[in-house]
Amino acid sequence: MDNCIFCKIIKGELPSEKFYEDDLMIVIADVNPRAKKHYLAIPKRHYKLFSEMTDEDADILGKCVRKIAELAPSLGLENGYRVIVNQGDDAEQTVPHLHLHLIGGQKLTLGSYVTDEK
Ligand code: DGP
Repeated sequence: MDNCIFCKIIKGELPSEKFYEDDLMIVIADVNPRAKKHYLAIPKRHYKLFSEMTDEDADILGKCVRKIAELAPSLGLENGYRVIVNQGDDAEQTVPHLHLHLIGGQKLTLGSYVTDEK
């Protein structure tokens, strides 16, 4: 997708702090971290919403989630982490390319989206 920031990062046209890459996804640091550890796991295929997913996208996302679980200890998320997927306007999704926020490295209060403490 030509104007998509995450597609450009995936293609190497924009810089990122990359922690993992395979043929299906990348894991990068969020540029605006909301906790001590805040990553974005980004499937390489461009789509915005769960409602747009094909069967193949669903298979890929399942594989990505399993890979995230495998990577978690090496990302400093061994004590647990929160996964957030913003979908659409009410969730304030700002980048229209599906991505999973992986947030942790500290205690996260239950009632809040994430804590502001770092
Ligand atoms: P969302 O609101 O769910 O669409 O979150 C988008 C996230 O992407 C937000 O936390 C900030 C992050 N972000 C936006 N642009 C860039 C970028 O160019 N590089 C990186 N690493 N993160 C970005």
